[in-house]
Amino acid sequence: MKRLMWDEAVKCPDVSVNHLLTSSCFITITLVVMAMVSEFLGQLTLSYGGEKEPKFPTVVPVRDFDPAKDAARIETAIKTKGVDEQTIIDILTRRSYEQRREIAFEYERIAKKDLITALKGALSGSLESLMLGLMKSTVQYDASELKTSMKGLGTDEETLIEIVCSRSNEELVEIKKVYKDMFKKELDKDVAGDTSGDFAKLLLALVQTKRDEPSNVVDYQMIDEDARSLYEAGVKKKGTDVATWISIMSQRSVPHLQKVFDRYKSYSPYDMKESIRKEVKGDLEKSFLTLVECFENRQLYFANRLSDAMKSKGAKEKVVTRIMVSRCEVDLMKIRKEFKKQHKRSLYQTIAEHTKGDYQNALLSLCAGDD
Ligand SMILES: [Ca+2]
Repeated sequence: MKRLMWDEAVKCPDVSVNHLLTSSCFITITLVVMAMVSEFLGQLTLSYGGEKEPKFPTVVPVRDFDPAKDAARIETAIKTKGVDEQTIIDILTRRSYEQRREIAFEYERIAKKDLITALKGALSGSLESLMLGLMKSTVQYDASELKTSMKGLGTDEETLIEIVCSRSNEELVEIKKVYKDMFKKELDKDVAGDTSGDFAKLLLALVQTKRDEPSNVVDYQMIDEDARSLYEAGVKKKGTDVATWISIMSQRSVPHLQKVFDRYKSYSPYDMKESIRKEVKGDLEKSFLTLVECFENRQLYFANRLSDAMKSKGAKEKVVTRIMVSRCEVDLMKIRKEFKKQHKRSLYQTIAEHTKGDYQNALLSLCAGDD
């Protein structure tokens, strides 16, 4: 097909010897050149490597977007006696973050007050935290969840582990930047101040974001050496050389580590996750397990965490909200697929079964479909 077009384009000038190229001939040549250029650029992108992870969102920009109309509808919903939560949910869970920002801007112009303050006054409980979460970008939301997990006296280790151990290197780099912008403090200093021992060392190593970029070349020798080092530092010896585990798991690329854990089985009688359970305990154990699960299949990790949180007594709404809000514009569509595959019920059905009221409606809307 392309060959034919090229032949035609080359033949064209013969037809119009003393004339300018006819417009159709000119267009043909232009198209051929454009096709060649785009093919060339395509190859460039392919061989460049290190490109951003593709996204699989459930929440995408709405077409025919009218921020002023949305803002006016929200203002009416807030002023309605008893608050019309459904309208607020329908609008804010079906717009992208950029669009929600435009709505907030228009809202302030129309209502002469800040949308976030207005939402705080109108909503409460889990629905309020979900909606306020949506008013932040994914990165701002992750940064503020981290901040909240370390605020005050105690530390919410569960949240800290979930975010630091599940985010990609690229995501962590962004989170660190935004964290500093928002709170005027370095994330690693806050983490160091709030944790201790090997647990602190592992989190700090991850926050330092020293992980290698995936490489096109598979280094079999290094895969073998890393697998043996992990075994010799743990299952093979009395006690555990945690520093070795930390350095390998915080610095190697994810595709490399996947091959390392596979190779690991030829040295150790237990796979990597069983070895972690045998060697370390508490928050350190949970952190290493989260890391390995995310290296293997990050979306499956989130799917399992959503399932556990919803099935636990008194549904852990904080965990459910955090995952739904932080992943809806990243990879929730893939999480839905993994959820259905693993649990034989869809995420949508599970939300419908384990949550209720306006909060449930908001979650179902973020989920954006049954599987
Ligand atoms: Ca050991």
